[in-house]
Amino acid sequence: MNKKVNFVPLSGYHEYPVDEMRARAAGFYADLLRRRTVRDFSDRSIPREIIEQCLLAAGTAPNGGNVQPWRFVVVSNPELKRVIREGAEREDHEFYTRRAPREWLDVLAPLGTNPAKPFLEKAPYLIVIFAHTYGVLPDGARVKHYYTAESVGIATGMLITALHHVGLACLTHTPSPIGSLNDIFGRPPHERPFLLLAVGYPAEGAEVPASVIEKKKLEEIAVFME
Ligand code: IYR
Repeated sequence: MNKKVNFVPLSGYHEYPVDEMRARAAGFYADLLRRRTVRDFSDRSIPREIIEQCLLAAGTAPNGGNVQPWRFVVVSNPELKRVIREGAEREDHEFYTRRAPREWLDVLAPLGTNPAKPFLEKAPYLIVIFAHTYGVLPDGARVKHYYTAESVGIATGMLITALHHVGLACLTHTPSPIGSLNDIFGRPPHERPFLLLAVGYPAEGAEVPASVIEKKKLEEIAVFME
């Protein structure tokens, strides 16, 4: 038998007049279109409470079974950042010189990426996002989690949007293999490193690749079945 669920009235929802919806939709799109992934950061500090608020925003993400299967490890410690940079550069040296197949390197060529990762030390914050592949009860028993990757992906997208909204830039970094991050942070085995975001102000005069400024047209990304 299901336990009885208590429901409360939906509160906090806003409907906007259609004209206002149009303006909001256009304004939000224009704002997100300005976002660029940045690799060239200033080392200017950011108040920690700004990061905290953005993480709280990310934590509102819809997720499977509302188990909220994420953990954000926020690194500003210079020594830890150095360890992360060294690990990432070691891995990416292997990637660029040995592991990556030709066609992958061809896709990366217009982005101008390479094994050097100075931004992992320069950016004031690195946010390492861990996904809980399963839950662990206080008595050590395992609880199954559902749609973990989808849930953590949604939360990460909301975090990137929140950071952009407050005027911060970030770089989405997916170290591979990323397993050593568990050792660095002493995270338990059920927390799987998902992605790392370097966060900060762009450096003065920061540049981004010109070739990837184009986003696909609506017809290329959406189909309407009317
Ligand atoms: N992880 C490597 C390679 C890399 C892979 C993808 I897919 C990118 O969009 C960018 C880089 C690196 O960080 O250089």
